[in-house]
Amino acid sequence: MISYLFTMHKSDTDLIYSSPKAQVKDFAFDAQVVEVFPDMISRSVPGYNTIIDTIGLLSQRFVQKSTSVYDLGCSLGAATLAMRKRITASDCKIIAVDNSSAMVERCKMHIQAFKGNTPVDVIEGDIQKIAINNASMVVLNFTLQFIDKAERAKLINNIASGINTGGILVISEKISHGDLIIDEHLIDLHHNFKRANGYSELEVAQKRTALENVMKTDSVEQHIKRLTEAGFSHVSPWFQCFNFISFIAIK
Ligand code: GEK
Repeated sequence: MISYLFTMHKSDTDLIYSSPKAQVKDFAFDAQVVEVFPDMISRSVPGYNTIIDTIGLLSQRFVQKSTSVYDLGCSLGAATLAMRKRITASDCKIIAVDNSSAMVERCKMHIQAFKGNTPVDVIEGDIQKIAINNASMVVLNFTLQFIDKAERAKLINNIASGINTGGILVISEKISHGDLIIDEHLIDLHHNFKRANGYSELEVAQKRTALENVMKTDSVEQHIKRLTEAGFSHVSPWFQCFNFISFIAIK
C-alpha cells in the first residue's frame, strides 16, 4: 500500500527494547531509532498506513495553487511523500520540519529518492519556533503529543493563524480516555496489537517506561476544544483505532 515507504531488511527491525535494560532511558528520536523507524511506527501505531494514505488523499482535495504545505514533526517524511504524490495544485511547496538531526538527515535522503513535482524543503528546527504562512494544509501526524502540554495551545493557535480560510490541519495523536475503565481497555487492546505484531511483553513494558516522561496524551475533548478555540470552524475525528485518533480541522 505505501510503496513509497522503505523496503524492510532484517537490520531495519525494531529490537531496541528486546533485551532487558538495567535502566530504561527516556525515549529519544536518535540515530538508533532512525534506523528502525518505519518498522517501529507501523508495528506500534494502529492505522498508521491508512492515516498516511489518507493524508495524501486530503492533500489532493485541500491543497490550493500557490500555497504552502507544512509537515510538522516529519520524521522520515512519510506524510510529505504521500502528499507530494497526490498534490495536483501548481506552484506549491512542502515545508517538512523536525528537530531531530538524525531524522532530518535521513528524511532528506528519502525525499531525494522519489520524484515529484512539488518542491520540498526539509528543515531542522523546532516546530514551536517556525512561522506558518499562506498554508492550505498543515500536518501534525503524531507530533503534538511530544510538545509540552502548556505549549500546545500556542502552537495550534500559530498554525491556525497561518492557514488560509478553507485550509486544513490534520492532527493524529495517541489519546487518553477520561473514563478509566475504557482507558484501560483501549491501552490493553493497543498492547495486544503490538504483541500481534511480534513485540514481546518485555518490549511493550520497556517502551511504555521509555515514553512515560516524553509523551503526554490529551483526551478527545481537550483536542476538540483547543482546535475550536484556535479558530477552526469545522473539527472532527475522521479515524480512530483503540487509543489512536486522527482529526481534521478546517478553517
Ligand atoms: C510520520 N509525522 O511518520 N520540533 C520539531 N520536531 C519535533 C518536536 C519539535 N519541538 N518534538 C518532536 N518532534 C511522522 C511521525 S514521530 C511520532 C512523527 C512517533 C519530532 C520528533 O523528532 C519525531 O521525529 C516526530 O516529531 C514524532 O508521519 O514516533 O510516535
